[in-house]
Amino acid sequence: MRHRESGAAALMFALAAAAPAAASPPAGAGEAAGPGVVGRRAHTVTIEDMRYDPQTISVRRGDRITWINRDLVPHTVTATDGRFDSHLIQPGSSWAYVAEKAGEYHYRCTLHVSMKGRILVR
Ligand SMILES: [Cu+2]
Repeated sequence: MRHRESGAAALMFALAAAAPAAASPPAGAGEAAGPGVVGRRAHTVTIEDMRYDPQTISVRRGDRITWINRDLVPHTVTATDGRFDSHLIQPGSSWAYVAEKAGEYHYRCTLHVSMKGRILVR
């Protein structure tokens, strides 16, 4: 015996082992992270008719929240504790924020006192 078959089997095994692992999916919009991985989801808050919709949004640490202004006037997304501030978001424009720390955050529009929103980060 020259061990041809076992040699071929070893080669097959080596090729299989060298095959690339399944590529991990890109962190796309709205895509869930793997189990045990915190965050990296994308959320959207629409600003329309002088309101944030949804008014309260629940996210995980590391998630990205994008506010889209669909009104005809500018608005802001300004944390009451000063943690973040979009400054003016012009009509048709958007602004994004990545929530890094767990907690409850209130925000408002500095131009329109009636506009209030809340982010729950867990
Ligand atoms: Cu406003």
